Amino acid sequence: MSELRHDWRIEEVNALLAMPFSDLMFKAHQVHRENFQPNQVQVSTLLSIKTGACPEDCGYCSQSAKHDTSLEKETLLPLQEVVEAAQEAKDHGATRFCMGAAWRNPTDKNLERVIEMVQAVKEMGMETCVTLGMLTEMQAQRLKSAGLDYYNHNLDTSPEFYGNVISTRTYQDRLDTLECVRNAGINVCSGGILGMGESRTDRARLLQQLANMKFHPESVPINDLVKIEGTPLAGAAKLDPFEFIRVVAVARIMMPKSYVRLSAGRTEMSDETQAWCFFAGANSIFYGEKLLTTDNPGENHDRQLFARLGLQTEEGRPGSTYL
Ligand code: SAM
Ligand code: DTB
Ligand code: SF4
Repeated sequence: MSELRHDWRIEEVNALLAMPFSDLMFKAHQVHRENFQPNQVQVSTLLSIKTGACPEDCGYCSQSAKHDTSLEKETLLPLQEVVEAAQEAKDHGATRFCMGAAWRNPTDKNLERVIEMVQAVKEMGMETCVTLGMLTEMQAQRLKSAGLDYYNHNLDTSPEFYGNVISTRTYQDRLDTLECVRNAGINVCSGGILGMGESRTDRARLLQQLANMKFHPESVPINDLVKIEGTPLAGAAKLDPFEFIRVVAVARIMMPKSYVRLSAGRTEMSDETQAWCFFAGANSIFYGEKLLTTDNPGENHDRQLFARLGLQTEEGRPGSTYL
C-alpha cells in the first residue's frame, strides 16, 4: 500500500511529471486501484449562489468587477431557489451540492444566509460544499457547527506564479483560510487551474504545496482554464492535453487517498482525454449543464460517456448503474 507522504521535494515531483507517458499512467493507475474502486466516480453539482461584482482581480475569472465580461450580476439567491436547484441535482444523481459565491470574504450577515442554505441542503440528504472566499477562524467554526461537509478554496497555481494572475490577495491569505478550515474540522477541497501560461515547474510546485500540507486535501479539483472573453487570460495558449493528464496522474500518486476532481474545462476536452484522466486517477467530476457561470458538458453527453467507459457513480441513485 502506498504511504501518505508530506515531504515531497520539487525534483521528485518534476521527475514524476517527466516520466514516459505509459510508465506514468501505469504507476498512477496502480496507486488508484490500491486506494479506490477504479470504475467509480463521485459526482458533485455546482450552483452560483451570488454571481459577479467580485472585488478580487483573478485573471481567469468571469466574475471579477475588474474585468469587462458580459456577465449578468446577481445578488445572493433566495433560499427556495437554492433548495430547488439542489433537489434537481439530487434527482439527477449528484451526491454533493457545491455553492459558490463571488466574494472576497463573506460578511457575518451573509454567512448566516449561507448557513440556512447548507442546513436545508443537508436535510435533503446531500453532502454540502461552499466556496465563499477568505474566512476567519470564527466563520469556519460557525460553518462547521452548521454541519458543512467541505470548503473549497483553491491555491490555483505555484506561489511563484500567483502574482501574475491575482494581485488583490496573497498566497499566504489562501493558506491561512485553508488552515482555518482544517482547524475547524471541515473537509478541505483545494486544487488549481492549469493552462494559465505557467511552467511545468509551477505545476509541480502547486502539487507540492497541496501534498506537503499537514493533511492532504480530501478533494483536489484540477481545472483546465476556461478562457473568458474580457479577462486578462482570454488569450492564453491551450495546454497540451497530455500535460493535463500527467498532472492528474501525479496528483493521484502524491495524494493517494484524496479524491481528484476533473473540474472545469471538460466542455473543451475530448472524451478520450477524459478517459485518460479517469485511468490516471481522477475519480470525481462536476455534473450538470453549468459550472458557476460557464457551460459544462450536457447531462446526456456525460451519461453516454459513463456508459461507454463502464463507469458508475459513487453512492448514486438506488438502482442506477450509470448516471
Ligand atoms: N470567490 C471564491 C474564491 O475565489 O475562492 C469562490 C469562487 S471561485 C469562482 C472558485 C474557483 O473556481 C477558483 O479558485 C478557480 O480555481 C476556479 N475558476 C474560476 N474561474 C475559472 C476559469 N475561468 N477556468 C477554470 N477555473 C476557474
Ligand atoms: C473548482 O475548483 N472549480 C469550480 C469549483 N471549484 C467552485 C469552479 C469552476 C468555475 C469555472 C468557471 C465558471 O463557471 O465561472
Ligand atoms: Fe472573485 Fe473567486 Fe472570481 Fe477571484 S475566483 S474574482 S475571488 S469569484
